[in-house]
Amino acid sequence: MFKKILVANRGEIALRIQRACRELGVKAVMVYSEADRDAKYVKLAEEAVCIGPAASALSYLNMPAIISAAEVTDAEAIHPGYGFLSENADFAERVERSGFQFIGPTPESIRIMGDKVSAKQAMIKAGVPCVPGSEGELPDDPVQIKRIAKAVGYPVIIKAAGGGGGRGMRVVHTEAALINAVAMTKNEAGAAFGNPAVYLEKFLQNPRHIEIQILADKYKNAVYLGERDCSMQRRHQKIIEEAPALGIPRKLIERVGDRCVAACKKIGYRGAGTFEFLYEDGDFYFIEMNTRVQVEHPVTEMTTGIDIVKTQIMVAAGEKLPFTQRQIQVRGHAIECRLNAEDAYKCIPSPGRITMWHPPGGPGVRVDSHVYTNYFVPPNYDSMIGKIIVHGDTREQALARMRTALGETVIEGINTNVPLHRELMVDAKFMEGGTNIHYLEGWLADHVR
Ligand code: MV4
Repeated sequence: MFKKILVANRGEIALRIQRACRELGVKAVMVYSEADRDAKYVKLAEEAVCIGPAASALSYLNMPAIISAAEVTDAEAIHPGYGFLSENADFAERVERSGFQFIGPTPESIRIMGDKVSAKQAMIKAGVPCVPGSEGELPDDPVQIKRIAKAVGYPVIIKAAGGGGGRGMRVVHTEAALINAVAMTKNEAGAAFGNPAVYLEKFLQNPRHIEIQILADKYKNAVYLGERDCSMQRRHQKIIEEAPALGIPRKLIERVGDRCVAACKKIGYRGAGTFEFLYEDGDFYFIEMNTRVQVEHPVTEMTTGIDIVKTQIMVAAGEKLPFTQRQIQVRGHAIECRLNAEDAYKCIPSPGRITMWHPPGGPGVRVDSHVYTNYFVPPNYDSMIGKIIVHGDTREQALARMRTALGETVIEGINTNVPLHRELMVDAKFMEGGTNIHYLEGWLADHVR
């Protein structure tokens, strides 16, 4: 095991990684920007290094500053968390070239998954079910483009190879609009990602967003830890996640999970990863793979009892996965509500000083947050200030626990989305379960006051 690792992130995930290090007996070096000087995990740390001013580009995205911090503190490995440099293949490469272990997959794996065309090709080859569409990048010839779209059937969606997470996409309903839409998407993709390549898929109108968590070691052992339903989102920002996903046959999840595991073994994937799928009319369609730990990993930790962050560190240190697929059991139901410093309904960021922070507690309640009373939420970063995660024997019990937890939660001084969560936990359709990716946006449109 490592003696010391550097945590190249901020906020609740920096604290989460620090806690995993403590449990493993590993020293954690925290890095921070000038805006995060007073962060709890910085105060709690045995060692912390300032890597630059508030702007992310000068601190949390500053590769030389982060690698220098690892050098001066004698860290052996770097955990990138999520966001920032976590899925940057060049960073992973520079970390390894500088003699540190990157806590994540190889730069090659990150690169393959970062290009959505090569990711999809790798998945098709590995037998993971994908959305029907162009085999690879769209050609330039308009006649061929029209032929592909016609064979797939309208509506279709044009996606940038360099996009992902909702960036660089365009839905096309008719052949008349196709060629112009392809040209516009290519232009935008070239400007935004430095890669004009696009591909085409059948557009699924009302899918759910279901993802499968995997863990893999350096010896081609891999397991899946069940699925998460992340359909409750607005503008590609998830706000509620849960596990397991209601109403999906277990046999189907097992089949898809096995395909994901096979794909990991085939490409030599290591570390934690998430296969994102759209689920519609009883079928799974792969869309993207995330090569990092995700915000919503705690719902899977609660239902499986497996510490995903600790396991990431263990496998990066060269340990074998400490469990087999047969030993993994999904128990009960978990729900996560993301707490954002924003106006509850209009979702406008609301940074500033938290004058009162009273988190909930009780059986089956977990709060992952770095904030405290008198903490100043800086305006420079993502508005998420923490997460409430509950576990229960059934979905009904988890919902009841979340209602109780949200009822106890007091956050004053800034606006938060706690009132929105309180309403959603008693919403008839959400309580019924199985809502699709458009549900929350429709709900918000009906509830603006
Ligand atoms: C799609 C789709 C419908 N059909 N692909 C958006 C984010 C990116 N990961 C892929 N996305 C979508 N891809 C096909 N073929 C609809 C979306 C989509 C979406 C997906 C997951 C979660 C939220 C979403 C919101 C709007 C659109």
